[in-house]
Amino acid sequence: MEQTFIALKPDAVQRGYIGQIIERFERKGFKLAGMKLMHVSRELAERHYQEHSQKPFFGGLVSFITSGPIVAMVWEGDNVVESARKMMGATNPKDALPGTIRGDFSVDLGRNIIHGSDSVESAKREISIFFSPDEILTGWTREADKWVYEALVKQTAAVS
Ligand code: IDP
Ligand code: MG
Repeated sequence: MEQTFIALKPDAVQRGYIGQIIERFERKGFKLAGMKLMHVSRELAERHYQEHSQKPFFGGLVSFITSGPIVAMVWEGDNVVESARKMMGATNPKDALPGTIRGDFSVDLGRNIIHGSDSVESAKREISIFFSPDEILTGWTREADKWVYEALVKQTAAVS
């Protein structure tokens, strides 16, 4: 099953939105495969955001992400990378629609609450730098999944 890396940034933790944001992913039907509250080191922040290393906001971004605890998570589900990005909304909260996480919880580009991988390849890279393999639980059965995915229900012959 596809996985994505989601991080609740220090502003989400400080403002007390951990539960409300996690609730949205649970409610959608995605399955949690890994989660930890952690401080991000400068080295990890620079690695995670390496694609932005030449941007003018890089220094501020690294300072912010290392400024307090984050909640790092792996979520699993069909098309979860793209769906999570849609649930998050646009990078700039000014453009994020109401109903999206950024649209509902943030106003400032530099304090936009949440990170989510932008592709399956990015997800693999980000999961591998934030989690060791034994911190990810892929084998557990969530009983509700048969109510989330049609394909998990064995088709039975119609009763005549
Ligand atoms: P994303 O988080 O939606 O994937 P990216 O373009 O990858 O957006 O940027 C990473 C993060 O860097 C953003 O979430 C935002 O916090 C911050 N950021 C992006 N562009 C700017 C900017 O122009 N000024 C300040 N911060 C920015
Ligand atoms: Mg990005």
